[in-house]
Amino acid sequence: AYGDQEVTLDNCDREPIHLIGHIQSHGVLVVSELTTNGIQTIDFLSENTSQHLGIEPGILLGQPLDALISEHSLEMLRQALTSPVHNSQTYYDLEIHSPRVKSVQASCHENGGLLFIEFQPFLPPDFTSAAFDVDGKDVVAEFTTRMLRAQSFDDLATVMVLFFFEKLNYDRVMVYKFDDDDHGEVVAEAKQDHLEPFLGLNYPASDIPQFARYLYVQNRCRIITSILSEPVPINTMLQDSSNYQLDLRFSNLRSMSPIHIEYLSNMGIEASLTMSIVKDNKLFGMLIMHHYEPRYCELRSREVINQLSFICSDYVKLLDRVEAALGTERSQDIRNLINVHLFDNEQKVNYDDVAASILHVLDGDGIYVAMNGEPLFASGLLHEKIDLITQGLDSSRLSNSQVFYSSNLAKDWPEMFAGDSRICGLMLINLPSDRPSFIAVFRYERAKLVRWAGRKQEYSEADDGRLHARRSFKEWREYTKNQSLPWSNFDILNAKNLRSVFIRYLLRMNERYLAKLV
Ligand code: BLA
Repeated sequence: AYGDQEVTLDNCDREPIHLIGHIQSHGVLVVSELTTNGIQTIDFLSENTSQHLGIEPGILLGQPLDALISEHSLEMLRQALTSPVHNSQTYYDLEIHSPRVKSVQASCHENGGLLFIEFQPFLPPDFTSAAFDVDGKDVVAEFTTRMLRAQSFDDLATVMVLFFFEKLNYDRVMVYKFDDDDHGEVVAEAKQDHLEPFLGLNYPASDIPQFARYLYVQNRCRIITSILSEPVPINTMLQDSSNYQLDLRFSNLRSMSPIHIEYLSNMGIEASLTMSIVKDNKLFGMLIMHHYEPRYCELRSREVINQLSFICSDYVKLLDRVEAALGTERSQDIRNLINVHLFDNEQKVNYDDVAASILHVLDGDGIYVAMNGEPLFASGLLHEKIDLITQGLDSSRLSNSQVFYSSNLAKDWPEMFAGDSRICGLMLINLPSDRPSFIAVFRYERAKLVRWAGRKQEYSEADDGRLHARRSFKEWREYTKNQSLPWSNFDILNAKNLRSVFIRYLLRMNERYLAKLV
């Protein structure tokens, strides 16, 4: 689809989906260069104008914009474009000059010195139109009221799927959440009863390439009206047009990548609507709606969904802060407790209590603490690992970091994993001292069941040798091997707090030692 370049798993992440050169057939795209003299002409035009407007594209190309769009509407668009509330999904009613239609809903945006105007919808009669049935503002208020009750991301995801399933009537509504390794899991779902559930299923990272994720941060709501509708080419009379690739990244009509269309086809889906959930400028999750028949969602609803994307994304961030605040509080309680153990009964510290508290806090299975090269206390059967840690601290790998952690030693530190391979996770808190001083907390393996939709990394290479989307989404179960529970942000925060307590303790011990010498 993009000249000679073939799509493979390697270059998938860079597939230039914004340069696809085609739009979906339910709309008409009109693009005009922004000129300084105020005269604008139709420089690019989708090929489907005869069908929708009753005018040959050849007649319109190169004509002034006001041959098609009324002067009054153009003036309105010009003003709208400078408004702070305008975005590429704001809808406008435009008056147009055509034998077929006199007015049409449209969206518009500027990108790369070009003005994009997108007329929609022009739909076959059997395309159902889904829309919020109330005024946009009420929908936002209603959603927000429900959202504010959510105390966690899972709650929020549930609020989202129920709300959208109720309002837009797609056959299936899911929240899909990405993991740190970019694979994703369906964490909430509402669907028609007869459909089999996707809830809890995992999909590999390559199902949504990195570049697509990047674009979805900018363009928050997308639809596919029917995967069966033929993509419409875009024509231009501009010179050098063969080298000119129109950037459709903000277009609402852009055709989707053929491999994704094939993917949906293999899933048996005909139409979709997706909304981005963004955190820290990165795609964090998605609301995915599927329909098994053609389905269009009105522009004025998508304008609202675009807004809800920002609201949900902000709320995700807020939930994080709330959780972090609670975590900080808990972590301080624990620090106080360990402080009491270590400093309040200085003559005789009960190290068993200290070990038990730390293991409890960090959810560990074993601990070893060394101060100035000497063991201070330990619990669990982990001593054969200690020499390795001491060597590790001498090496540059660990000496510069305050804490090192891994929940997959087999991968991150194979020597450490060898031997007693029950130990899969390590949190190593490095204390500043001339001789090895550290707190090592170990975790045993914790097998986790991951349910994949189709075997991981199984792509069908058909006879043509080209890469195809997966054909099978049949559930495939995998138990993670050689991994402990992952270390959470709280674990890391707790580890850093423990570190400061133990630095104080180390200083105290050193003071004592010096005092004895004099
Ligand atoms: C896009 N792939 C996507 C999108 C989703 C998925 C949601 C975004 C589509 C949109 O925003 O409208 C994947 N869809 C899923 C998943 C579920 C689902 C996981 O419903 C789970 C229920 N796809 C492949 C392979 C490649 C690939 C092997 O399977 C490439 C090597 C590519 N996926 C691909 C591309 C896009 C995509 C290129 C971008 C489509 C576009 O925006 O043009």
